[in-house]
Amino acid sequence: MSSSITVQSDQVLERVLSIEIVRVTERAAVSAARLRGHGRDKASDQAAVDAMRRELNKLPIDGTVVIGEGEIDEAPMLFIGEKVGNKHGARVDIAVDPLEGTVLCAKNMPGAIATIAMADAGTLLHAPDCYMEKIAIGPGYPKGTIDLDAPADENIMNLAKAKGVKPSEITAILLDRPRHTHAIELIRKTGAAVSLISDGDVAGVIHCAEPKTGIDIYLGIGGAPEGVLAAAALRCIGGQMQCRLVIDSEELRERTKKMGIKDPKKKYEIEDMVRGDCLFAATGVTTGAMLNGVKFSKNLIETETVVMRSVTGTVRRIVAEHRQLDKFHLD
Ligand code: VTB
Repeated sequence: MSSSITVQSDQVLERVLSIEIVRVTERAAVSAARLRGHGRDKASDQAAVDAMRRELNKLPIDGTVVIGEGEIDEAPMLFIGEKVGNKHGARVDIAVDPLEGTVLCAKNMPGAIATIAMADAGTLLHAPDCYMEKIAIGPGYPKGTIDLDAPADENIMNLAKAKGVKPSEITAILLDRPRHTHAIELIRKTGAAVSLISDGDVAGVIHCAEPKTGIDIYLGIGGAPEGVLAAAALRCIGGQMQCRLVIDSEELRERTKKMGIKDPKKKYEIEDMVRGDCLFAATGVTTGAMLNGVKFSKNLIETETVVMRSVTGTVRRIVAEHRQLDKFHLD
């Protein structure tokens, strides 16, 4: 062989997939964006699901959806356990949220995205569709700077110390929910700023690792599926995150057990939720702090996608101009 570069075939596939998955989120985002501001959250979600499934099935993978639209009886498509891909390729676990922020899209508010994570089979946490306690910060802090079990104010103080700033120079992001009233009070007492979001905590967590957002820490309870997706992103770009499932009923306890989770009270670190290398991608549906939304103009659709790869820590931002509009099923 004359070439001095030897790349294993599975690595080639993984590198190719890191571009291929962009198409998956692009198509889902465009389909959802057609219904932006129409007040029809279910319809926009369905449009994103259909498009994402269609594109996933074209990929050279033998994939299993482990985080999806719910269980088979409640979700006809992209349900947990559904097989996707053309079967001629690597066995992978897939986590999807075809439209993260359905209400944001329905109301045409900032921050709706189409998102996916992919990893070797058996390496993503199979989390039920329940709530999850979460805490996250960006990269560059000593391990142990945050602790899910410490009160919110203590976490702010420790983070401020690690960052070398006053607590008043810290900004925390939380979902705007009554369940966070106490945590918000504690955070504000330290002097820190609180940034409240109505939905979309995958992006909320990722903001902690994006200095331009000015967000330092994510705290609170959000969806478990969104927690695994956010963990995949942080696995690529660095940061710390701790999570715990909120199992608050016997029915959920049973379901969790069936999904193979032995200890429902386990405090998960990123490496427990995403046990190997992964890919993460998100395309903006409506414009937000992380991504521009889909732009429609005459004979042209523009999308912005961020795609991350944990093997190398590469983050690509892909602004695409789509001209073959028939590919987007313009019916
Ligand atoms: C979050 C957020 C989602 O659900 O996970 C949240 O990221 C949690 O559930 O966009 P509640 O809305 O019940 O608080 C969403 O807001 C919607 O899926």
